[in-house]
Amino acid sequence: MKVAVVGATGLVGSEMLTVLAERDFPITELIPVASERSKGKEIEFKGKKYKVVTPAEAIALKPDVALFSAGGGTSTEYAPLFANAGITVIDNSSAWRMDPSKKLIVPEVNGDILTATDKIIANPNCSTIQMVVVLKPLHDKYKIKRVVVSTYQSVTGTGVKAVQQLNDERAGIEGEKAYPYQIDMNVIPHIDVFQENGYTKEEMKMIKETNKIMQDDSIKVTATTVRIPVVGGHSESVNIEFENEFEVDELRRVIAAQDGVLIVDNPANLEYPMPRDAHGKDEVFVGRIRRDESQPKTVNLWIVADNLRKGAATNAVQVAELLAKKNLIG
Ligand code: A2P
Ligand code: 11C
Repeated sequence: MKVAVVGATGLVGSEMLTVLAERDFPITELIPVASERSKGKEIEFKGKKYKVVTPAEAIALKPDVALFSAGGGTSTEYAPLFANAGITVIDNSSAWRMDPSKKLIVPEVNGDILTATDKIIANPNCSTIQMVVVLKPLHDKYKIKRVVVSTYQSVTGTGVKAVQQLNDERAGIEGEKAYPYQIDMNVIPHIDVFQENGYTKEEMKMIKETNKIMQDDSIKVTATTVRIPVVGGHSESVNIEFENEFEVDELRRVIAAQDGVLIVDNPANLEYPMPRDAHGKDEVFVGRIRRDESQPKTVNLWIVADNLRKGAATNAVQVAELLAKKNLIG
């Protein structure tokens, strides 16, 4: 299969290359794509060197599938051009996620709805993905009424500039700022832009994307999204109220049975998920599983995942794998 990675020189794009190589995705030819600035630059993939091309050049090379992570503007402009040329696009930006004619896919949750007519497929926001993977089996079993989530998000979610800001601050160097405030030794309760309702765009993504992926608008979600000085992955405190009663041991088994989820929950040995441990891994880690004793039919969970992996690159590659398995590409 001919695979284009649009944004191959970026944080998520390079993680996509790593994941494609690790999972041995059947690639006959890789087409690394970036802006005019990077044209001709060499990218190494599985021991071979490939030259970076522009999006327009990539279309002419007719890949079977293109994984996009080059920002919303690039996706808005180029995804339709790729799709019109018969190339299936899996887009990691927020450009197409809430478009009713486009599917927003997490394979373990709603991969079954993909069909041959889906030419632009949206990859959800990282903090949404790691949460819905866990919500899905719980909703099927106990029916979720309401979710209250607070996030502790890695600076890698912002991109290279933010990682640099954190490193500069730690080294005492005055550099470019990705955030309006110092991030080292700090916590910033603000991710993406503020909306008229007082929530940030990141918070609204978690709400709307969850309803769309779970295909159930009756699930009430409220979110507070927070940036912390960490690089390994995103963490989330998630409080879930169910329609039906549950038993904690059974709920653990329901979570443990979900594909791609690992339970790390042994307080006696001080074992719980942490971004340091999730870094570079494809799984979603769940711990601190305990009944909310303040109200009935409610549980508290702590969910951690590498936002560049399951939150972005891994999920996109898994969508491509699913399309290949269903013979929808290649
Ligand atoms: P380039 O390196 O040439 O700027 P990040 O999210 O880590 O900042 O990376 C963004 C990615 O998107 C980079 O690979 C970047 O390429 C790519 N990109 C940005 N603008 C464009 C564009 N207009 N066309 C193609 N790729 C783009
Ligand atoms: C963050 N979740 O951590 C964001 C990054 O809609 O794909 C991903 C933004 C998006 O800042």
